[in-house]
Amino acid sequence: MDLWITEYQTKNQKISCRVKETLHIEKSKYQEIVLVDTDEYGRMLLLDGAIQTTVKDEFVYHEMISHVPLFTHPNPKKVAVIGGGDGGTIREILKHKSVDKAFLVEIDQRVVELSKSFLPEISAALGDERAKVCIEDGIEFVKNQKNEFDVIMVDSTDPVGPAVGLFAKDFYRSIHDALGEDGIFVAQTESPFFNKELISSVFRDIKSVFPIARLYLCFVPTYPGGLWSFTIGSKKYDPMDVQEVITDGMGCKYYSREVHKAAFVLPPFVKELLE
Ligand code: AG3
Repeated sequence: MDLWITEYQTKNQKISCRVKETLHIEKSKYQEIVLVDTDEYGRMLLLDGAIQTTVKDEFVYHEMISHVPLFTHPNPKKVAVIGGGDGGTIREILKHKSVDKAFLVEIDQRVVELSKSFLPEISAALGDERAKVCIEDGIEFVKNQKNEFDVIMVDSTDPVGPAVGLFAKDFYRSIHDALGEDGIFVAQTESPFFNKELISSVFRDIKSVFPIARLYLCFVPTYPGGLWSFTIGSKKYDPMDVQEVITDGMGCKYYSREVHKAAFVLPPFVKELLE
């Protein structure tokens, strides 16, 4: 049998992976959730047809969304992830000994449940006693917090469907207020090849809300274009000036002190999007 799964990354470009086994397909209250086992990337989670994470390449994204802000903050204790129901970001956060509480705020309970069943390598940390899973709308959650968090990470899907509000200026304002006086916020901000306008407008908005705004890059083979961006809004600490980075014993496969620094070096075509 020749079974393939395809994501339309744009109207004119697709990525396909050979499927070893179809594990689960369902329509939840919010989206279509698909789990397949692929020959090239191992188990893979798709939401509304978009590849979210695979066992083989998830480490890049999860290490980069979490360790960059967490090593920028000198003593992160209370952290929240908005979205990220697969648990990969929480797993990386909990590698930081300073963290005593990590909230996962995911709107779709089924993403959490299915990740627990089918992606144990990614989701296992959700069972840690320092992790608290809240099934609710991230926008509402953040609105109700004031001066509470050291770091907030927005681990969202693409800016369509349930995630649209997570790319809005009002949301960045509520995040600003939910953070402590030296808090840091990071959001996944899509592909510099295919989402140029989004990157520009998100950067502008974050810059208007936070004194420090920075964009950094990493490489994720299964995401559109491969090159992927994150944007940081910070009240006090500049992630480009990071000093202490000690990753001993954390088992990082992509993140390191050198990669942290290098990730902020932007090619001119990306820099241009921020002007
Ligand atoms: N969230 C970002 C996925 C975006 C990928 N887009 C796409 N394939 N079109 C990843 C969630 C991992 N915790």
